[in-house]
Amino acid sequence: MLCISYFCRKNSYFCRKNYDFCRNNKNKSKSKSKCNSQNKNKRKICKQFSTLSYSKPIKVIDPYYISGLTQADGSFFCSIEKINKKNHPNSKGLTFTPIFDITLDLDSKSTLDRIQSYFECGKVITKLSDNTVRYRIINRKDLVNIIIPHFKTYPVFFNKLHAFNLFSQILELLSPVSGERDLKRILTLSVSMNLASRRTDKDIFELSQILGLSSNEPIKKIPDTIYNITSEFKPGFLAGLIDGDGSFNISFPQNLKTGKIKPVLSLCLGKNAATQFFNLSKSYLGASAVLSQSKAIYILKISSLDDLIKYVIPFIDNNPLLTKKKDHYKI
Ligand SMILES: [Ca+2]
Repeated sequence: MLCISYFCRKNSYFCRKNYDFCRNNKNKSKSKSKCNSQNKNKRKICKQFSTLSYSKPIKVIDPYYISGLTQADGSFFCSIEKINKKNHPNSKGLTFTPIFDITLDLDSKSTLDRIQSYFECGKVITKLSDNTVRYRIINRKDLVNIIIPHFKTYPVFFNKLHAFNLFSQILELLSPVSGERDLKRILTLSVSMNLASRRTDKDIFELSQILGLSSNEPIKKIPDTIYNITSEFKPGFLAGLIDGDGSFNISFPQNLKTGKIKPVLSLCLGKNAATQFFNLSKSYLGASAVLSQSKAIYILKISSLDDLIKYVIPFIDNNPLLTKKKDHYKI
């Protein structure tokens, strides 16, 4: 049994590699057809073997999970750097670099490694100074060809969707075919992506001055007007969200003799998203969930043991967590 499943894994790995090889050779039409037919056969073999040996196929990361994790811990932003016009006579004084990033605690590095191998691009960077690890994609081709299509198919919501929409527009404006770059528009989009950013109006004015824009027409931020969910809220997305912003705790009563020790699942939700995410999550995690608010933070909590057993545990079993939180869950 072990032997077959090992072979199958090997074989499917081979298949995938072979498939990539075909992809890379897309333009060479001769090899393409040959490769495709070869590949089809190999995939057939893989399938036959995997049904024989594995009850579940080789676990690939759920793309909705990546979007859920991005909703919690990812960001789309555009870094703006000032450059010296003397050294770069052709430049307008600013460079714009769109970046996609997911930052997690250092102990969840393997999650980002898996996402990197899923997308087959980007870098995982460890930052020991603040105990974090980040997955970053800066290469514009990868952003355009891999990241944009991913989030169009498996969308994020609310403020993250707002940032994503502006992010895609910036990439379009930066593409070489769009001729003379509309830098005012790119700057406007860049400063509107993350409205909670620390950049002040004064900073934005200074940037527009560098581009030589008229001070009579100041940059106006594009407001975030996404108040509703317009695409499906999938369980994989919720699992990613829990992995990013959720936690499993044991709450101890004040009086240990009379009170009960309770396991609790909590999930932090953004202000705009709170009510709708809360209602949708209840359909997966049980009706006993409550939403509490303290200042700008909204927290979904489930402490009913019945619901934890009936809904939460089966849910997490079917939609596994990948970060260090899976260990907290197991406890
Ligand atoms: Ca988080």
